[in-house]
Amino acid sequence: MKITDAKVIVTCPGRNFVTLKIYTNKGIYGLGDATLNGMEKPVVAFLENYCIPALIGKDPQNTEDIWHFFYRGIYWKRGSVAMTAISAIDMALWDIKGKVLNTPLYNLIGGKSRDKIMVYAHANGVNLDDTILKAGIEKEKGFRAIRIQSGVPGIADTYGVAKDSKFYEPAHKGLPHTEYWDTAKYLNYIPRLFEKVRETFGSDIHLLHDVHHRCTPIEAARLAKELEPFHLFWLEDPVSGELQEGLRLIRKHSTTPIAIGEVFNSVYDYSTLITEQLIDYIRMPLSHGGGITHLKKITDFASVYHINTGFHGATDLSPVNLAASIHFNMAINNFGILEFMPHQDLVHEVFKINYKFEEGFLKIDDTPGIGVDIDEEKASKYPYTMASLPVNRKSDGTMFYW
Ligand code: CS2
Ligand code: MG
Repeated sequence: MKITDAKVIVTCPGRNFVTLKIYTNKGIYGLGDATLNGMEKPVVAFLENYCIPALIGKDPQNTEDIWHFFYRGIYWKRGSVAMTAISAIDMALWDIKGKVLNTPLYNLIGGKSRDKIMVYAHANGVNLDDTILKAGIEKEKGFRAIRIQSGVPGIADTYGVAKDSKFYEPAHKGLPHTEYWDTAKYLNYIPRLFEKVRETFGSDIHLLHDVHHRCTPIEAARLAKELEPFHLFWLEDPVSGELQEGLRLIRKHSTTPIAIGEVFNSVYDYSTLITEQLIDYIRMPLSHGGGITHLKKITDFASVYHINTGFHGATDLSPVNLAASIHFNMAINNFGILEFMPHQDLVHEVFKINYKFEEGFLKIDDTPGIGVDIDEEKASKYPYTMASLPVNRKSDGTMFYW
């Protein structure tokens, strides 16, 4: 079997998505998600100018060798752009493998360990009362786990919390805009917020919170410690994690579980965190972290250290990634939870999906491969629109480290 061609489809049904489509001489094609929010075009360029020409003629069934060809074979290793491209290639090849063997992806990586995947919703409110209201709406929809984010008193723009509170989209049209941050105000407010949320919803619901890398290790340790009474399911990205040793400080002070790594892209970002058991959940998604081939190795490694998955699943990851993530988490033993932010309806005009939400869980059908398809005619109706994630400054104007 041979790869005969591949192309990159860029579409913007409400937001940008990049999809890699790999063709074979057997009339079977595979799809991979190559979307990197705000950096779509660099991934397209890398795929078109380097990866696709190198793929032609290779046997698509050799997923292990092709993965190493692009990861280890390339002298200039890693980086989010290259790893997103490699992830898309790997995902598309596993899609092809499933279609060739006429079986859903989960069967290729261990079969079913469970029938459904527990997911968490987002509740983003402009202030405390609005956040409680939004959390109540998600609870009503049947979610058993809710991520609580809120505008912080005294901070004009809080990352990911829309002022008009319509839907979650941290990227804004055009070049990066600037947001301003004040850690002291944030740290004073968040424990009060969770106290109120627990008081309102009781102890049964799982609560999560994302710090978006905005604390230093000692600040994160304080936050994790002060949130302890409210029994979070996890505290996400309390620090950037680039300094892996920084997580030791948080662990020393608190039993709040920690999730990290939506911006990571290699097992080497995780090695200290895993072997020293400094975290509890792996956030790195299939579409940025090297695809199924790499994440299978990392999650098996993590499993030895009692660390579970909690993959990134914001709306800037496409339905192809979401479906692949459901298959993956159905199969592995150390599944924890999956992030689920439903895409806007327009997205489902372009992508035909094979999963559905039911009472707090996602279920997927047994279509061979990943099971999601793209309608290219519909995709062409929505041209790419430049959008960027914000940069962050302290209130005195200093660029903020995150
Ligand atoms: C967030 C993301 O879902 C999350 O946990 O951190 O929404 C993230 O900010 C975006 O995916 C960035 O593109
Ligand atoms: Mg996050």
